[in-house]
Amino acid sequence: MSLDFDRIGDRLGQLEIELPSWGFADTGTRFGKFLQDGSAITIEDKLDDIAEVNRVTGACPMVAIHVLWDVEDPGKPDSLVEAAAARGLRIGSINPNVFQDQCYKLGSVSNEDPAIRRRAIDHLLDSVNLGKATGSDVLTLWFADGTNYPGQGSIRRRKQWFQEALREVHDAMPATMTMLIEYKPFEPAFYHTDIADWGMASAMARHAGERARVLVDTGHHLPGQNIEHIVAFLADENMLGGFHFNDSHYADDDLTTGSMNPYATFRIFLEILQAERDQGRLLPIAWMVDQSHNLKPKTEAMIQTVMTIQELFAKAMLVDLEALDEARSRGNIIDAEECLKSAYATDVREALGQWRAGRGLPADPMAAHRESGYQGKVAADRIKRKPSASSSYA
Ligand code: AFD
Ligand code: MN
Ligand code: MN
Repeated sequence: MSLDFDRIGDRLGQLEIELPSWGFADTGTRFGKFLQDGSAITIEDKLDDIAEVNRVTGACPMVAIHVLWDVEDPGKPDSLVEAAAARGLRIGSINPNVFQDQCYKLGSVSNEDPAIRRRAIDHLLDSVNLGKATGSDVLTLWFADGTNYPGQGSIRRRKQWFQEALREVHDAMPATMTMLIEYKPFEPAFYHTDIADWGMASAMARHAGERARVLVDTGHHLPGQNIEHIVAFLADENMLGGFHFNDSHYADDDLTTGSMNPYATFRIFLEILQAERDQGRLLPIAWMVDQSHNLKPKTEAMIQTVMTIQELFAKAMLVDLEALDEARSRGNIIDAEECLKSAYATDVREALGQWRAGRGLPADPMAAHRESGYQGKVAADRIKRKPSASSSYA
């Protein structure tokens, strides 16, 4: 397989991968939180870590922020933009939080209590204003709303409350902002989730307005689901707004992208590339990571993630789309499949390293990060500011 890396490199250079602030702080599962000495504490720490990933990869200038976790008061954004710019970063998507306050126990915008529905909508409107202040053009909406037992809630009434809320928030957005509606089949709700799949998210987007689209979180599917089919369908409907990339083995495991099913991620990228060829444009989608690293060192996990996304995207670009179409026209399944398999089997790591070096970047971002001593330095500072993981043996 000849590596036409000029074409691949140009396209890779346009691939800006937005990193989540929450991927650098201590996280856990419902069974407990494992502290890491070097994990980020403040938003400044998170920006430092993302700047480090961007330094060694050159691919991550955007930061997804989680309102309430990153901004004291969404109504009065502090110097977030300046803090990001000082590190060569921009604020990307705004992620409201209507899932952790006690009042949302029985739902946020779908709560039976109109006062709670209003409180949730007001937070979403504050988040729109925060986005205006930070110059963000993406509002990412994920709702934990759902029920745990049959009979607990009226599914149709909740749907209508969602539609009213999303329309109000959509119409409050500036013309430059897009609303991305994220679906998830279950968790934390275990009987029904109000926005459970791509079809419901598409319907909600249509009700909300012209600038609403669907966000595909790759971990938000029931086992065995064909995600690239959903991606292709949404792209063809002009309803694909973007991704939260991660990987999963069972459910919303938030594992690092490509760690479990790299061939599935490769096939998602291939559907995007075919849609871009057929539509004659780069799809206007947000390429975002949404992972939480309970065991892997967080900054290393994100560098590994970016390198993996670049590798799988480069492999997908190696697929000869003309040969693929020709094999399909002949009904030759094996020839068509081999177009994918031979590209996927190609080792692109050396070519990627040369491409990075040609752009003044480290050929091996992970090695460059480890050689820099960055993690040891920040851990020494952060341990002083929080309970330390290593002291857990004390
Ligand atoms: C959780 C949710 C969803 C959301 C993310 C950030 O499952 O993926 O996008 O938190 O709020 O992972
Ligand atoms: Mn997500
Ligand atoms: Mn998730």
